[in-house]
Amino acid sequence: MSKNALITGITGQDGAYLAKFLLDKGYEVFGTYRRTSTPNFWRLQYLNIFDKLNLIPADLVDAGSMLEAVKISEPDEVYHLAAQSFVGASFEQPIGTGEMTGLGVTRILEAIRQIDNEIKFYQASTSELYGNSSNKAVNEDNPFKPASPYAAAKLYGYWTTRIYREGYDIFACNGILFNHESPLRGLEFITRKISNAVAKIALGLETELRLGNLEAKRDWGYAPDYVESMWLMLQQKEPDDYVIATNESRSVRDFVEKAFDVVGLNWQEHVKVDSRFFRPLDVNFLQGDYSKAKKRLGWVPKVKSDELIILMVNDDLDRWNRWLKGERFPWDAPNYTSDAKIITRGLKI
Ligand code: NAP
Ligand code: G4F
Repeated sequence: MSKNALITGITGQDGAYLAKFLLDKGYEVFGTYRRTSTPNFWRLQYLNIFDKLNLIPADLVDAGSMLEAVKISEPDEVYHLAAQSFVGASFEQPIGTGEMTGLGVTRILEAIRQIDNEIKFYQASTSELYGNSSNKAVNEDNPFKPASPYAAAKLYGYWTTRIYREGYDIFACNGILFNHESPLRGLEFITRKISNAVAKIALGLETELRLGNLEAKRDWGYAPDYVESMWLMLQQKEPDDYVIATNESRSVRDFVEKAFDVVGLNWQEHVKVDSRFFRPLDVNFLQGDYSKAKKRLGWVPKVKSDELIILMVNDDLDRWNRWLKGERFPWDAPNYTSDAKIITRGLKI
């Protein structure tokens, strides 16, 4: 008997990779997406899995729709990835971020508690929880010190997950994931903003790249490696919380330099620092010690940041080269007419 998995936020970077990973493992995969004026299924199309999924419309702020998603999918495992995930935007929309990224966790956990507390639950926690608490690698025992409305909302989600684990005996895990990137990363995040701009500058489609804080350091891994850890957490005997990282950190400045190196250009001739991209508060340094995940889950990162930078720049170069030849990207004009199974209130339409 194959297992059912429900992924909230299946249209995002991690949701798409996780869906592919679970399909390859033989799962029946259900995913929630929210209503938007323009459909946003390009990542699922890019990975060629759009027509293999069961899609359920649900919004994090609508408790009834989250409850319905759990009812419809009858999941063995829920991967809660949906969130307002952009730290910068959380300063502009702090209340919405609290509603979605924070309270959204309670809505899905309440649905599980009410429907079937045997359902296993994964919460997408984050290295942003640590804020500026340390300038060394941190593990599961280090204290949290959130430095953005996003991180504060995730802190609420982290503790809600633990409360439902301890209070209601739900198999609920926090994956404390450090930054992870890929060619499917949203364009506003720094790594993809850089790889996309480098490709366009190399092909003469753009001349400059405007960035904010170049001194911030991050522990950057590869998203497909990281989604495997989510699954591994839910296959253990006992629920627990795990740091997932590469234990290497590099600055934004260094990332930019290496990315321009891939196309043989000097970054200083193209990058301009622009105050618009600075945040009221930023996290200066993040590096994760993933020893516990290595020991208990047998998980290690396969792709480190040097390889990640090359892979991302080359992927964007390929996209823009195809664009120059007249091809149009699915993410410019998503194809909504394929065979995706959209389920609403139990009815397939
Ligand atoms: P992402 O690409 O931004 O995807 C977020 C997903 O949440 C999208 O499917 C988005 O839908 C959905 N969503 C947003 N608001 C919603 C709402 N009101 N109702 C329903 N769905 C909503 O993020 P990601 O990089 O895949 O990250 C997945 C999760 O891991 C997030 O919770 C993030 O905070 C967390 N995380 C990410 C990282 C990282 O480095 N990537 C590290 C640690 C933790 P749309 O497609 O319609 O926008
Ligand atoms: O790519 P970022 O926007 O990622 P950030 O803030 O680290 O958050 C990401 O990783 C978290 C895990 O640690 C996730 F929880 C979260 O959901 C998200 O996926 O920014 C990285 C750094 C920051 O210090 C930022 O200030 O890059 C700096 N930066 C400098 N210039 C910029 C820019 N960031 C963006 N997005 N755009 C800039 O122009």
